[in-house]
Amino acid sequence: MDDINLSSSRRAFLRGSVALAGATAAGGAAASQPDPLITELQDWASITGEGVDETPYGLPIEFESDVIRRNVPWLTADPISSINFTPIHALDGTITPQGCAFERHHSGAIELRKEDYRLMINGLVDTPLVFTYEDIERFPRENHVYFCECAANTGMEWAGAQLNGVQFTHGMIHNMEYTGVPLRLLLKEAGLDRAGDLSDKWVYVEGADASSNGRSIPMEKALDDVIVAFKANGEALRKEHGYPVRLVVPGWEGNMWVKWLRRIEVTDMAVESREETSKYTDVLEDGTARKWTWVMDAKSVITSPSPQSPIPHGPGPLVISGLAWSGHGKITRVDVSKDGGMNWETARLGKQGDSKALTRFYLDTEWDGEEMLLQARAMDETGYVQPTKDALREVRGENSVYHNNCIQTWFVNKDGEAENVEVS
Ligand SMILES: Nc1nc2c(c(=O)[nH]1)N[C@H]1C(S)=C(S)[C@@H](COP(=O)(O)O)O[C@H]1N2
Ligand SMILES: [Mo]
Repeated sequence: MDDINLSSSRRAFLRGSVALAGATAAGGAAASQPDPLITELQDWASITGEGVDETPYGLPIEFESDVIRRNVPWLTADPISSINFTPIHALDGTITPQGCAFERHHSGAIELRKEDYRLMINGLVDTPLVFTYEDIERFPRENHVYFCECAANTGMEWAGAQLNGVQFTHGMIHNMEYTGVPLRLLLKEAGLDRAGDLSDKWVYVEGADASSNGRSIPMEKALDDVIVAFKANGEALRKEHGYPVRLVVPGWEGNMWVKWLRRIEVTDMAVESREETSKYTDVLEDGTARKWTWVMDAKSVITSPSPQSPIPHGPGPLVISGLAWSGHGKITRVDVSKDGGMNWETARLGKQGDSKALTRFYLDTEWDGEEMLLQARAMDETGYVQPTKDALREVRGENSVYHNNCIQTWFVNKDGEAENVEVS
């Protein structure tokens, strides 16, 4: 290895780790005993591997077969109208591969060919239009990375620590690079003169599946950053994420990201559909409900260590890592506490956060081998600070399901095993 690019402190660290005879350090163990993996010829070096014709479309290697979506069978009566969870404890960086990105369906994932795809724009437009898939591809397109979080993410945790794994407490989220056409361009193609003053107009968006999952979106948002997307992470959307076309509504709750997008109606009022009245509203302590709670507030969680990702080593260098996001814009800072929120250290952001996208954070620290109460706390560019669970319950009560963005606590024991707990 060419060490010209190593900083002097990193070089000193590597020298130091070699000097520690027999001891383990993050730089690797000193070679005190012969290791057959080093000294003996291995199969993989003495026979040839698979040819390039074996795997036309690659899947993860078999050793990673536990990095999969999982569901919680008791959560819903039927897997057709259900949810599974992204294995965020096992991923790094920020992009979620489509193959393990959570799915949420109200009437199952449908199979819709591009040839059979139609998108209608009607209502208060100058010319109602129907687009084919190929028509949509002829508009100028953009690429943006955005997170999609179901408003019910962390919804089982309101009354107390419930599910023992970050996949289950926080895995109703994914983050992809979308390619698509700004909705604004399609609406302008249909013409908005007939709608008159746009400030009080809405669009009603629905999908081609049996549930239709209709939602009302204020025109201001529709004309801002909403995308009619047909690619994710460079390839076609997977069936379960809305192939061939879905709506991307940056920063807003996942329910509005209509899959298998079929129709957009320009209206002069909200439709008040099932998905925005009986569901996706927040019942408060006094029995009234918050509604139009579209934006996903800033949130963060430590993905490792966590219950499904225990610390695999003893005291010494430890990388604490997690994810932060905000529907209001960029994440500006993430703090980590090892003592349940009494003392905080500022984490390092993997890279400067994209707006309305996942941001990876790391705290490169020393573990003394003692118990920890790990927490992360996100801040976004509006100055908003992620609240504690008690602070959130204070204003929302415990009847809510949606929009739980509170600080999560993991108890880590001396063996490095982690558990979902609450501190107050
Ligand atoms: N047509 C349609 N769109 C839909 C849904 C649906 O059931 N049907 N589920 C919604 C919900 S509740 C969420 S959280 C997101 C989930 O998107 P995903 O399945 O790609 O993760 O899609 C939304 N769009
Ligand atoms: Mo959702």
